[in-house]
Parts: sequence; C-alpha cells; structure tokens
Amino acid sequence: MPEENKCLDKKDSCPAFNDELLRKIAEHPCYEQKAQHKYGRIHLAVAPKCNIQCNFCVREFDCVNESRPGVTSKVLTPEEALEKTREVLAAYPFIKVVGIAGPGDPLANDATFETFELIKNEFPQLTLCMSTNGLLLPEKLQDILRVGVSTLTVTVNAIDPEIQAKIVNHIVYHGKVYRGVEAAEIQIKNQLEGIKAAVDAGIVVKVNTVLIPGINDKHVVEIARKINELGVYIMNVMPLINQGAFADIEPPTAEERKAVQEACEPYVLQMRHCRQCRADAYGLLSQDMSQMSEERRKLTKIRTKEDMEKAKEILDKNGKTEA
Ligand code: CLF
Ligand code: SF4
Repeated sequence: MPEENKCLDKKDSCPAFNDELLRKIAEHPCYEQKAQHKYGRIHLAVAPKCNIQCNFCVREFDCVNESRPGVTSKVLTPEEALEKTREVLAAYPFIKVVGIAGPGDPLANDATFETFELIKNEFPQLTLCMSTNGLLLPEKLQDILRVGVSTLTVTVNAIDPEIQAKIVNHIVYHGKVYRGVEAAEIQIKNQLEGIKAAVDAGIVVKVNTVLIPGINDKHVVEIARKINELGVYIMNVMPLINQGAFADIEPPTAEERKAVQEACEPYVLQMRHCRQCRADAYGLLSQDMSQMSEERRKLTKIRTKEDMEKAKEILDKNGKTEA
C-alpha cells in the first residue's frame, strides 16, 4: 500500500497555505486544472544561460525541461520584459501568472531576479512563477523568496545518480565542470535539499519529470514517493522530446505516460494538462498567443473584452458586481 499522499490534503493541513496562497493556486493554470480555461500565464524569456547539459537538449531551442522546442524565444532584457508584461496584461487581463522558464535555467541568470523585482513592484497582485533544473536552488532560495516567487517548478528526472548520469552530460557548478555520477550526485542533492527548503519556506512546489523510455521510466514512481515526503504539491510527467543525444529514443506513447501517471498518483497529485509551452508563451495554456498572427490575436482580444463586458452586464443586473 502506498503511504498517505501528504500533498492531497495539504491545502487544509498546512498553515503556510493561507488564503492568499490558495487564491494563487486556484488562479494558476498549471497548478489547478480547472483554472486552465479561465486564467492565463505570460512567460518572460529573460534567462538564456544554462549551467547543465541535458542529453535531450539542443541549445538553439528553449529549455525542454519546461518547454517544447520551436524557434528559439527572443531573449528580452528585464526592462523589455516589464514593458511586454504591461502591454500583454492591458490586452489580456485574465493573465494572472508571470513565469520565467528559460530559454536556459532561470537561476543561472541574474536577469531573472531583476525582472521579478520590476514585475513585483508594478503588479503586486500577480503570481510569480519559475522553473529550474534545481542545481542552484539551495543557494538562490533567499533571492527567490526576496523577489516574491510563490510557485516554483523543479525538474527532477532521477533521484538515483546512476540513472541521472545517463540523462545529464555535465554540469558547471561553482566554475567547475563535473560529469557522470559525480555531477548527478551534486545535482540531485541540491534539488532535494532545495525543494525541502522551498516547501518549508511556504513556496508551492511542482516537480516536472521528463519520461524517457529505457532510461527512467521504471524509476519515476520512486521520484513520486520521494517528492511526496518532501511536501511537493503537484507532479508533471512530461513526454521526452527526442532530440540531441537522445534523438534515437522513441518518446513514450500516451498510454505509457498515463500508466506512469497512474502509478504516481497515490503519492502526489498529477498534472495532466501540460502543453509544454515555449519560454515566451502567453495567453491561456491552450492558446499560446505568442504564436498567433496579429489578426488572430486581435480577434481573441475583442472576444475577451466582449466576454468580460457581457459578464459584467449580467452581474450588474443581478446586483453582484464586486467593489
Ligand atoms: Fe510557466 Fe511552468 Fe509556471 Fe506554468 S508553464 S513556469 S508552472 S506558469 Fe505549465 Fe507550460 Fe506545462 Fe510548464 S503548461 S510547460 S507546466
Ligand atoms: Fe537544456 Fe533546460 Fe537541460 Fe539546460 S536545464 S540543458 S536549457 S533542457
């Protein structure tokens, strides 16, 4: 019998989950399945550098631990990112989450923190979200908290160093290159310590795991067990995108992925609606407006504004308009 899933009752039992955090979860399109059709996110592509080399990553593309590779996202400065946020939010007020997810690793780029500072000062009501490979998580946690990130994704593809060594070619840690099991041990230790410290500090943590047939497919349930112990809120098992050194590995079928999710479900809540979006995506998860023509974007905007006005009319009629 699996142990009790600590995450599923966390909302009620964990004092860190105050009303403000519960609102943020309810409005987060990745953390709350029901929110995906109502609320959107904007990704700010301010983080080009990465400090590790995953075997499924081709650097011309966005970080595939959180993204689907396409044409590389155009890297923005923190000021450009703020300006883009202003424009996008004015047009699409249903966007509630600002995320930094690449194109490299957010923690390996100072611009990540500068950008979050700017966004927090101008839009304090928004949820700040970040996705990382976790190598620098313990040492950057205070910065993450300082800038007000409340939802954090860490990609954990293995907790067994022998398996992780097959997935990551090398890491660059404090100016030194590490390979093989030695690199894997450093990264796993930092990921697990960092996740525990982030959860203890009141951050709502999601774990992404890339499902790689023949490499970690039998091991993913071990990860689920471990992250349950650490208090992770939700897990996203993502299918491998086969490129780079893993170009010859066949990605998992939908059935194989579903079977792994079902095996993990008793331990940790499963996210099943991930769109593997780009590091510069914005809009609803199902409707990445960064990839739309200007014309289609305008139509969506009109529809959104009309919908909002219609909703307001109905509420007014019923005397339920919020102050
Ligand atoms: Fe972005 Fe990721 Fe935050 Fe969501 S995405 S940083 S948690 S706001 Fe969401 Fe996109 Fe899947 Fe990521 S659908 S790739 S899980
Ligand atoms: Fe590529 Fe992301 Fe891995 Fe870095 S962490 S090597 S950007 S997939």
